[in-house]
Amino acid sequence: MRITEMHLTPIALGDPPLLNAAGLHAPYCLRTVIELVADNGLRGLAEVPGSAATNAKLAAAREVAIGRDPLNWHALRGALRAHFGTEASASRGDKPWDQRSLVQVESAFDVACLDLAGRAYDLPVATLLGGIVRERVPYSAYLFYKYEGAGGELGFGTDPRATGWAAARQAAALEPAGVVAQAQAMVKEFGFESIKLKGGVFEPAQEVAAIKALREAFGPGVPLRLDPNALWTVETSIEWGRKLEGVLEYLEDPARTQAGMAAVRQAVKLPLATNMCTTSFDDLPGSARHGSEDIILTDHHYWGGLRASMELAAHCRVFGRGVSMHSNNHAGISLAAMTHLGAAMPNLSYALDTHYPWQSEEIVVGGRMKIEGGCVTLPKGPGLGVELDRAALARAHQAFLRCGLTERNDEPEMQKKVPGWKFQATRW
Ligand code: GKR
Ligand code: MG
Repeated sequence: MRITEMHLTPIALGDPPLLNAAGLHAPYCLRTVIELVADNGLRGLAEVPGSAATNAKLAAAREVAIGRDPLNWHALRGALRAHFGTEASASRGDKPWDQRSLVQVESAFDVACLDLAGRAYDLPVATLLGGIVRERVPYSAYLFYKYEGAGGELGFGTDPRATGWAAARQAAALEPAGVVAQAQAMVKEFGFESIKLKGGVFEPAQEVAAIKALREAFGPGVPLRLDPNALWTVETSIEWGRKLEGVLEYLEDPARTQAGMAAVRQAVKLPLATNMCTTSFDDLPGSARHGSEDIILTDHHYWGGLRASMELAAHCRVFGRGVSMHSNNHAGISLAAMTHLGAAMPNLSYALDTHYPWQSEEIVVGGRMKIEGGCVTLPKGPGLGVELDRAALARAHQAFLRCGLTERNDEPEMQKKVPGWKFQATRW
């Protein structure tokens, strides 16, 4: 098999005004859809976060990929690295999400080549990753503080006819009671059995109060997580982390750096998770040396693909780390890829993150994928098990062209609501 064509389609999907440590989500989240076409007519799909920088590198990778065998991943990845060089782990930056591009390029090719291989041999991607250990992959509810509004064409407006989760999705949630109402609607709709709150938005007392309100509402049987995206100092993390002992399943990235996380971990009896201090293979020796976290959150978009995430899972097994999954806004191709990874990872120890409930559009055939009982069932069919809905893809591409966004930047969005607001790497 040889790769003969590569197509890139940038898309925009409506996204509500969700608050996080870096500011406010824009009314659209950006993604890029990658299609590889092989000489036997098969097509392989992947999806990555949308940004002009990543799209430029993906376009430049076309000349490296055309003519190569999608079944020889080592050769293709080697050629990509020879062409682009490598990216220092420090290029991740200090925002909640990863700023690197090359890992996303590798991820796009890894996923699309696995999809091609699965279609060629009539096997699910999870089988190619080592075998299916679970058909139903558990996800966690992912709560956000938010302003009123639904995003997309509705901007910050709302649809007065909405009911159930659709109504809760557009409602404001700023106080603990609003967070609990959001959680109740999300859990009712999707059946999630664990809950994460995106923190780093308000001062620790307010976010800890929201967690306590969630505990009160859902009881000790529902695991809770809080993620301040490293906006707390080590001292603040210790002070507030102690108040959350016995309450949280894990505290995610309270503080910055592996040394900072290790200091918190020594002082607080609470598992710590990260998608900020240990985010690449280069960081793993430091993770072992410092003992910076209990759980590493992989994300195939940022660790270089599904196969790389399986390598990370093996490291986690050897070094006694739990493993779970980080997310950003995404559509169905990524949800399918995440679910294949979750289905194939023997030591998956926690429900995975997903932003999926925050979107209402879809670009795959069949529309929105189902989350039932908090789980996504492994899609049927070879490869990733999803096909592109060409009309929906074209609509999402038109939305991309109309919205004028070329990268995610939450700071100017926040400034529209709070003039002069500035991102601070450490705030409390
Ligand atoms: O979507 O606003 C967001 C989150 O803050 C996201 O960008 C983070 O990368 O979900 C992420 C996290 O767990 O840090
Ligand atoms: Mg996080």
